[in-house]
This record gives sequence, structure tokens and C-alpha cells, in this order.
Amino acid sequence: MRGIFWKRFFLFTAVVLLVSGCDKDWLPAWMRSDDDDDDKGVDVSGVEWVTVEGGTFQMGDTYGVGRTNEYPVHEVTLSTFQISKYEVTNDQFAAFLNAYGSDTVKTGEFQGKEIVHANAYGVRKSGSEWQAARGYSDNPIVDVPWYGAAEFCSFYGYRLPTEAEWEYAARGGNKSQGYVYSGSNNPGEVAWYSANSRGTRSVSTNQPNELGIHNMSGNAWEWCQDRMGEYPADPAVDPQGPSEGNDRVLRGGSTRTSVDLCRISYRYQSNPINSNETFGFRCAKSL
Ligand SMILES: [Ca+2]
Repeated sequence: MRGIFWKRFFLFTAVVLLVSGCDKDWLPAWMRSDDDDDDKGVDVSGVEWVTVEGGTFQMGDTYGVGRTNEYPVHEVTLSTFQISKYEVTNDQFAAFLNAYGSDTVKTGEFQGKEIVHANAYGVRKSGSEWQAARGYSDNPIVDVPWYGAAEFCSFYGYRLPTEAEWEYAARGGNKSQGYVYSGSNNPGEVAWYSANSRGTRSVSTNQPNELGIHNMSGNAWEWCQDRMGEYPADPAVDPQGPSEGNDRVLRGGSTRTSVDLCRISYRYQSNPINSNETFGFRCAKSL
């Protein structure tokens, strides 16, 4: 009896070892490894993605408490896209700078523009190597001009979200519960802002919104692709913003702003070369 047991044991072990290097989809769940990065939608950049199903929404301040530039509220229809689940981190941006090999844009329309401020507190250059500052690996990269945010995205085949995509994702897309802040009417549950944090926090903290996206309200401001302009009154499909103008849109508020600026419809803007300890970003890509 004992001999039969060991024969069966070794046969079973051999089969498990044989299939462990193969496609595991047909295996029962308990025999599959759950640590495959592919399953989480993580790219080489470290960016993790959320798919935002397309749809139609009312863009602008739908609560009647906004600034002039949040009107007119207008209908926007978007195609399905993906957006990063978290703000891009110091670790991810340091890895990008090392792979890119320059702290200015190397080619194209924005050649020579600064990618990250030399005094950025979240990333440091040690010798020839960029590293996240100690204790700040998972905090959002800040001190990054629009050119740096756009170049990070371009380097990995992504792009910045359009302003409409940003707002639609912040609203929870077609799962929206109609919250004032991204994921809640209670800002303390979903956002880091001036009243509850003196500086940026890890990008995975706070509750996510209806789509599982973190910190669209608060923590770091987020650069969008669009130039700043007045909203049109007419319905729009996949709007890209004005074709001319200098300033680029920032969204979401930060740890240096009042909670009012963390509303999902609040619009901010800055010269694309500007940055400070609150300007960060997340990525998007079309499907
Ligand atoms: Ca944010």
C-alpha cells in the first residue's frame, strides 16, 4: 500500500511541475498563481489601469456652486478609454528618468523643455541615477511641468487624459453616484487637502471612487492634455479642448488647496512650464 501511495504522490508532483510553466487558464483556481502582473493590468512603467466604459454625461458644475469657467454645463459623449488607477508615483517617475536618460525633452515639438524641477523633493539624483526620496516612493510625483507629464506618457505609449475624460472618470463614469468629490460627498473619505494633510500621501490611500480610482480629488493636482478655454454650449463628442492657447488644465485640487477646489468640476490652469510641490498627473490611453 505504501508503495502505491508514493508512486501516486510522485506522479501528481510531476504533473504539477510540468503544467506550472504552461498556460494555467485550464487549471482549477487553487492551482493557479495569482501574482501574474498581466492579471492586474500593470505595464512596464508600473502604471495600473482602470477601463472607463464610454458614455454621455453633463460636464461642468451640476451643483450650482462653481466658478464662472465651470459653465455652461454641456453634454459630452466619450469613447471607452483607460486611465491610471493611481497618480504616477515618485518611484515610477524616477524609473522613467533613468530609462529616458535626460531631464529635458529630447525630441519633437517640445524639445529642450524641462521634465522635472531640479529641486523636486520627491525624486533625487544620486550620481547619475534618479531615485525616489526616502519614504516617498509611493507618493505622487510633483514638481513636474506639463512637458514632463506629457513626456512620461509619450515614452510609454500613453497620453495625458483629456479634461473631459478626467472629469468623467472622476464622476465614476457610468457607475456615477453623483458625488461632489471623486467617490464621496465626504471629502475626508476620498481626498487629501489642506485641512487633513500637510503634504502628499501614498497614492493608494483613501477610498477609491465608483470605478476603483484613487485620489482624483486631492493629493496632487493632475495635468490634463487640454489647453484651457471656455466651455462650449453645444454637445461634444470626445472633445480635445482649444487648438490654441498656452495654459494647460489642471484638475482635482491638492494638499495645499481648500476642499472647494477638490470638487470634480473645478478647473485650474497653469503655464505648461510651471510646476510646484502640488503639480502631478496620471495617464490615459485609448482602446
Ligand atoms: Ca489627485
